Amino acid sequence: MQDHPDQNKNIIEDDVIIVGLFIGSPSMEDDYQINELERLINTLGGNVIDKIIQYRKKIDPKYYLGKGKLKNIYDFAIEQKCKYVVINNDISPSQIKNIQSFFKDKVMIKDRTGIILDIFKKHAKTKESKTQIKLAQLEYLLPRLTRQWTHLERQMGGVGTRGGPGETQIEIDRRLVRNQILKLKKELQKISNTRTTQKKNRKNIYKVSLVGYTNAGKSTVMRSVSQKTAYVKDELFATLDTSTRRIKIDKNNSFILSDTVGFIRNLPDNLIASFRSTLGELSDSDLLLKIIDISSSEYEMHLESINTVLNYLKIGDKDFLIVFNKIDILMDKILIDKLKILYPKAIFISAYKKLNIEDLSKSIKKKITKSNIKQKICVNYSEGKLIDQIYRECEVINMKEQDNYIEFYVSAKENIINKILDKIKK
Ligand SMILES: Nc1nc2c(ncn2[C@@H]2O[C@H](COP(=O)(O)OP(=O)(O)OP(=O)(O)O)[C@@H](O)[C@H]2O)c(=O)[nH]1
Ligand SMILES: [Mg+2]
Repeated sequence: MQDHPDQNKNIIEDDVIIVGLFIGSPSMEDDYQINELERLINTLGGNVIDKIIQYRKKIDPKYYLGKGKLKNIYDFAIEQKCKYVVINNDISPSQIKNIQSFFKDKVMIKDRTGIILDIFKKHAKTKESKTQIKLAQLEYLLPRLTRQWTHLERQMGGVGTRGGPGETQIEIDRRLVRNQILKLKKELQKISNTRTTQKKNRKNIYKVSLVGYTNAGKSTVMRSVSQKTAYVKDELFATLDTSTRRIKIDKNNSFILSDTVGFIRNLPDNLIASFRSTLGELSDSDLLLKIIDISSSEYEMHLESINTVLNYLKIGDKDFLIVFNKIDILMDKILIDKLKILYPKAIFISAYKKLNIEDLSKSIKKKITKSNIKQKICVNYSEGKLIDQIYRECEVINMKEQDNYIEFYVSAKENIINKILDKIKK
């Protein structure tokens, strides 16, 4: 008997048939959705041999698709010796189980969330992202457990696999998965505590985070702004782990720039929840750069998806700048003029060709300066260390030498100024 399809093999390096089901009448958006799914499958190393699209008035409660259609798909897959069928939407756990039993063990069915989880698993590099993805996968698996899914015992090394009185195999499996979920949550909490300590150490500096749809060019922006390497690849969800660089704009202004995991429409909720600690970096930011691929016909939907995730994370009201990227490959140059009217504060760049990166730095600097407060500070000549600190951490706008003290007029983050004022009081 075949195990659950989502557990057998996580990377599809095989032929795949895409099945797209849409309710109502066709729209342009459908093609985009199917092409996006194909790119997700390519990222896993899969090769799409056909895309079967079906329009229905409503979904079939048992099989999602019509039974006749399902039979055709199955026959076609067998004829083509194709082992995977991927559906464009997320289907309910019971539908996935019903289709799987219809397909017997010859063809595997996966849905879009299953594919996204597989990509995350493939790209996770650090202990934190690996743990986050394991958690998301188990949460996805829990309602989909079937009776035949018994190799869990082997995976868990036989620990706690003996059922209590009257406990069936499926109940044992569910219990094991739930225990594992709890364990992973605890592990993540520990990692997140370390992150909080690191955050405290960076309290005094202005923090900027890159957010955007996957493949928008966030890591490329990171690379061109910091002029250091960042992992850039023409793959979906190339970056999963937050990376951080300190960037100096000029003598008095520097900031921390963080690259984060990309978003996608209908990003599975349990995935966002698992990545909450990584994404927590965002809530700690002073400014978000929303990176949008202007060359994509779906840039509006990308912007919407970003806002949906930010609202979900309850940080929809954070200060932000919209950055339209990839202007070098934009065919319709008139679009820039149109967008300038819609988004007067937006910046138009090519991270790859390093076009208008200066504008981006200037806009960030403006934000930093605006967030700073201005303050008069008087310091005795004898306070050499404090005078050093003022020059190091503040922008000195004006300085007057008096008989016994120096009068500074400075601009800096409020907490830096408070720290200096506290020292003067002492
Ligand atoms: N032509 C062009 N290509 C770009 C530009 N910026 C990024 N790219 C390309 O777009 C692809 C994705 O870039 P990344 O920087 O990895 O995108 P990302 O937003 O970090 O993607 P994820 O980490 O997967 O979410 C790569 O092939 C880049 O070379 C640009 O300004 N112009
Ligand atoms: Mg990236």
